[in-house]
Amino acid sequence: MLSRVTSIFKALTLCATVLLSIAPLQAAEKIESALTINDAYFRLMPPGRSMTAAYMTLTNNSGETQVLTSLRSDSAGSVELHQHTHIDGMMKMRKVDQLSIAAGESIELVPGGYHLMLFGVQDGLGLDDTMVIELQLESGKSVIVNAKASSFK
Ligand SMILES: [Cu+2]
Repeated sequence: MLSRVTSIFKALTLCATVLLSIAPLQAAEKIESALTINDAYFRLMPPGRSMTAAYMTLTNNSGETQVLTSLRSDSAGSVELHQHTHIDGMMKMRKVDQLSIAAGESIELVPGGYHLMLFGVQDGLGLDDTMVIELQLESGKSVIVNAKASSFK
């Protein structure tokens, strides 16, 4: 009798273990879709230049604000978020420390607006290449972006 109770208990424990191991996977999928990236591309550089820009659309599908706090890429020495602004009729760009994307909101990174600035970009990138950029969020999570190469002309 006692051994039967024990085996039922063991079976229940096994069930609980399986459930627990499934739960984190579902949570991870939800986090990945918190920020959806569309139309990501970077400008190929003219010969002799190592600085370029990348553009994309960020859409927040989660129920809470997502804050982009830092960026990195194995293809570049450093990556910054920039914004173009008109000051006294002059087009200037400045570094932006963070970008908040409200729940349900989309923000376009486009020429003349917000963009990612890549410094010290590796040589020899061509039209068939993709640059992997990691967007790090305030929540501690990050989103991996595959930006396609686009002609600099
Ligand atoms: Cu810039």
